[in-house]
Amino acid sequence: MPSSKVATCRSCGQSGLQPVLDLGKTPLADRLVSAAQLDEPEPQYPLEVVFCPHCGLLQILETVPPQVLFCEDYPYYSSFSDALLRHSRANVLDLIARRGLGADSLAVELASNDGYLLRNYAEAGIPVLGIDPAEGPARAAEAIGVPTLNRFFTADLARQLAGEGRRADVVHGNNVLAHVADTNGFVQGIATLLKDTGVAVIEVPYVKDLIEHCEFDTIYHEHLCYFSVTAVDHLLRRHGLYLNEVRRLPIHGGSLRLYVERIERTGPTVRELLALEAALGVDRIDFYRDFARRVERVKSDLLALLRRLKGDGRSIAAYGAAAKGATLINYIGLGPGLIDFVVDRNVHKQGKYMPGRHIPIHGPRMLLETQPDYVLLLAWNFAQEIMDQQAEYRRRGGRFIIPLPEPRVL
Ligand code: JHZ
Repeated sequence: MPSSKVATCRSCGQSGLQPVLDLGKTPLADRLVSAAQLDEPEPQYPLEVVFCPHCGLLQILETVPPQVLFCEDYPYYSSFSDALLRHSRANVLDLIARRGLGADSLAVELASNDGYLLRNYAEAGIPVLGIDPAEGPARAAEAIGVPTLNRFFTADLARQLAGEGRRADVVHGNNVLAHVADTNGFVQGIATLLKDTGVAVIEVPYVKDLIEHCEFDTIYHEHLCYFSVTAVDHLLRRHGLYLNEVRRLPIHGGSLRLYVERIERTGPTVRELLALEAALGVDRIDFYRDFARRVERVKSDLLALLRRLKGDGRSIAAYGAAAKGATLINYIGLGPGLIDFVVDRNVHKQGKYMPGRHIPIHGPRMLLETQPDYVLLLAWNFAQEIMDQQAEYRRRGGRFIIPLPEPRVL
């Protein structure tokens, strides 16, 4: 299925997109390679980042069809991070209390994955509906008692659910708004699905953190948009939705949690972040100008560090067969000659190979079995959780390398 390129902004539809960064052609970040596929040609797609000067949205040009990205063999299961599970549970408990949700309410999650979030509502006796196109995670959700529609969420599906009287008190959308090719249709769907008094609680990686911490590896074909408060505010208003409250969260290298309603009552948290973005110029191209140079710097520094260690006879492995890890190893050019293997506790990833560079993926026990001298932390966003868990590897002298915002050995 061929990819396509946008010529106008994914949100406001205007032309004049300005170039920010070109990561070259990369394979799909979550398309792990099986042993049988190792000799087959691997599809690669351009990864160019551009900025819309009209609505302030950073975005990529290429659209890979969602059926290619998310359906068959999608290996991402949310439940493999304890920190993410705690984060999601706290979010749900807070909403149940604040909004007085109960047995008459309905909580819907778009991209509900393996039910990692909705299970908390179900346990509290609150009706839930998950919607997710990826078969494996949707089946896992059903198995733990989270009813899940195994399909894409669209404006049509929202109309159908609303027509059946299934409008929601809470609509969750965590790390999905940026993934959807029909950005406006998706937001229109949320507006349709929400009860008049309902709230949409949406989490997106924050573009300000991405740029400031040089998190270029979070750029891959699944992530079409990189939101600021300014840009998302424009998008929501177009569909009669209002951003009334926003929280900054440390998860995934820095995210925004957006509280969105059909009634406008802009709170101080929104006003403050809009003012901060205006002061920093997050809504102007200048903010993005030296990003490409900083990304190249990480590339040359990390490559130099790893080559030096290898030249000194050290062995190097990596932790986290994360999508972001695929961008990093492919852009920087890290293959099996430098990195012996990658470990990941997601059993659906073990036994496969990293996209493009074909580094084998094993379970984390491989670290203690072979005790490599260094471990490059590809899942740096879970650094604390992973380093705590790998206390024994570290006690035996093993060391972690954090790649961003500049390479560091811990
Ligand atoms: P992780 C995913 O990106 C996919 P990825 C997606 N595109 C998205 O938008 C972002 O999340 C937000 C493993 N791990 O979650 C699990 C351990 O092995 O940072 C994962 O494979 N042991 C939808 O893939 C990987 O690391 C552990 O202790 O970049 C982390 O990937 C922990 C904590 C994780 O996201």
